[in-house]
Amino acid sequence: MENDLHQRIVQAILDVDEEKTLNLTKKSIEKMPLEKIISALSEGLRQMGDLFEKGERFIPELVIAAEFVNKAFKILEPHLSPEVGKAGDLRSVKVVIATVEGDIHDLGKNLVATMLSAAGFQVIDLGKGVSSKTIVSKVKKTGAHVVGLSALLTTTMAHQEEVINLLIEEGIREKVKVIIGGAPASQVWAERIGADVYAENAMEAVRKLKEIIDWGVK
Ligand code: B12
Repeated sequence: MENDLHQRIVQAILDVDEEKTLNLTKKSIEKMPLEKIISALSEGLRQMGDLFEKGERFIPELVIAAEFVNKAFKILEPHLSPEVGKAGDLRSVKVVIATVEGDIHDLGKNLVATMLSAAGFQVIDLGKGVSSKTIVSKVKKTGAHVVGLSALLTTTMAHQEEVINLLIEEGIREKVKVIIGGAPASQVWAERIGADVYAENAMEAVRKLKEIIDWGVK
């Protein structure tokens, strides 16, 4: 059943069929864990990206699909809190999050922001295409405990490193944990640029950031 629904969601996205995708999303809420629905929606977009690379899908189709997948995520939003296990005492942990400069991909970042909020973190979302300077100045101004950096392009992931370097220059690197993500990022990349945490998806970001309490950030 789950596999079937997963496949149908992926296919509906590949067919750029908004109505079907949204209906299947609603139908799936009762039938499978939210994490799996999110992963099916993400997989559909990922496969769209592969087809785009092969010249079998085009930017307008990608834009349309991204927009309705975002709507599907919004359908799931009200159901997220129980799943991520809301913890009341996380409100005092501030997370500044942004998609880095030159990068307009924000679906993944939005999802991470939504899940962190649902889990109880105080999230300050700076949006997409945000310069490293702006990110660091916001971290300073808000006294954020965590900064989350999203990059979807191999050409923009260097800005994740740039932010870390700027935090060092500003003398606040020790005060803030850096979590990175996005399709081209990896554990190896995180270690290379000196990020504290890499998370492959939004659920993992929540799980790993909950450890923040153990780090004594509060
Ligand atoms: C949708 C999409 C678009 C949409 C974006 C809409 C939007 N509002 O976001 C549009 C059509 C606008 C777009 C534009 C472009 N795109 Co595009 N796009 C995609 C696509 C198909 C899906 C991305 C997505 O939304 N996935 C769904 C979300 C939920 O998943 P996610 O982003 O990976 O996020 C999850 C994790 O990565 C992680 N995560 C993400 N961020 C963060 C942050 C933190 C802190 C943490 C912890 C975790 C985390 O958690 C998320 C949730 O689980 C990808 C394909 C792919 N393989 O990723 C290509 C892709 C990223 N795009 C690509 C390209 C080339 C472009 C363009 C340059 C195309 C062009 N010629 O104009 C432009 C770039 C414009 C720019 N300057 O940014 C390439 C990048 C190739 C590369 N090596 O760099 C890809 C890989 C497609 C491909 N295979 O060629 N794109």
